[in-house]
Amino acid sequence: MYFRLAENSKMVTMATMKKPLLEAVKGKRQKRPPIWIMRQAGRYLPEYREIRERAGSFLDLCYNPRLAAEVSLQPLKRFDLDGAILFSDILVVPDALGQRVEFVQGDGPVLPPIDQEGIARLETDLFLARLSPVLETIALIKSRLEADKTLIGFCGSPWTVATYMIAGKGSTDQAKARLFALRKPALFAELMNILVQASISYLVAQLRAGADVVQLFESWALNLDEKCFRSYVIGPNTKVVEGVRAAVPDAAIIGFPRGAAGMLGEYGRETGVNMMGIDYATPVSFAVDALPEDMGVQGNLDPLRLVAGGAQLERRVEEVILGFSERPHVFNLGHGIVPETPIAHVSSLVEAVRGA
Ligand code: 1CP
Repeated sequence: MYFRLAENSKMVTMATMKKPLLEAVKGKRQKRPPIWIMRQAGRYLPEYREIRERAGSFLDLCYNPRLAAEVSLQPLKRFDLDGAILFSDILVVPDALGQRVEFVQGDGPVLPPIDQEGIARLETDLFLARLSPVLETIALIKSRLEADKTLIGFCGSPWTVATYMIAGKGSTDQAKARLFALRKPALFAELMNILVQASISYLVAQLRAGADVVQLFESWALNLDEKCFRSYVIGPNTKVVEGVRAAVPDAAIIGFPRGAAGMLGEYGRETGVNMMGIDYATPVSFAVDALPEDMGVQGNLDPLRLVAGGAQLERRVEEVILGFSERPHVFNLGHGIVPETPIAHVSSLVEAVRGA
């Protein structure tokens, strides 16, 4: 009997325990900002590199639920973080649509550049079934995650994913995709529409599998004029948010339009995301002035400050926390952690934010 009671009370605690990161995303200011780190599962960790070697190709790792869950949880074993991010990649979306992706060591992702026939051939009906291992990974992570930790799912935003599908690889100026969109607007709209629908069904499936929060990575929101930004970034992200909320009304969504610059406020006001990811080139005071008063923010430490470490890191962490202290804030970098980051610096960062 006693045992049963203890079990029950444990279950109650588990069910009612608050997740500070999720609470912050939903708009509740926390005493100190919860913290996670973009790309926290990855190459700066020796235990990641070890599993990566064993797994075969990078995509083999993404589609292996046991190993992908292990890698997702690795950073939480080392650091006192508030959340785990699903280990996967934004490019599983084209891969699952049938535009097969390869990750070439040292060279990044490579895909056959898409054209009119390629768009017509995309296999939307097989899409979600092909991503079932990723959904299984989410369920596995969730079953192993402590009750006060937040599980973050994600996908690339349609424009960012389209830049890779059109160019067949990454680029610094996205010129191929920008020209494609300007020269062939109808075809481009067709591709974007497929990506909007795929993103909605993928994110809804992630939330149903156990993700507490999802982030839209618009890593290539830069290099766009205001008209293009509205049409490729704000429009499609708004549709994704609306589509997800139609199925999961209280979905907690972070938007991260990297390089939005002067368009940040418009993105924040119009897309319906709960929280804005702020890149490190955006001044803290600019973000505060540009965004609606009660809107939460995530960011925005320069990842190279974390590589350099020392007093400048401590000072900047304080400045960022102070600058965002009037609104819900999730501490994070302003872009992904880089592989050369010393692990000791990550520990110092987490301690500094915990002590804030
Ligand atoms: O061999 C390896 O280990 C490959 C390195 C790697 C890793 C660890 C790639 C290739 N992707 C990932 C994992 C990954 N990618 C995660 C989960 C891990 C975590 O966050 O902890 C996430 C969320 C991503 C997201 C991602 N992939 C983005 C958006 C975020 C960002 O950094 O801007 C982008 C643009 C990609 C594409 C991609 N995947 C990998 C590389 C090298 C790239 C970038 C290529 C380019 O620069 O264009």
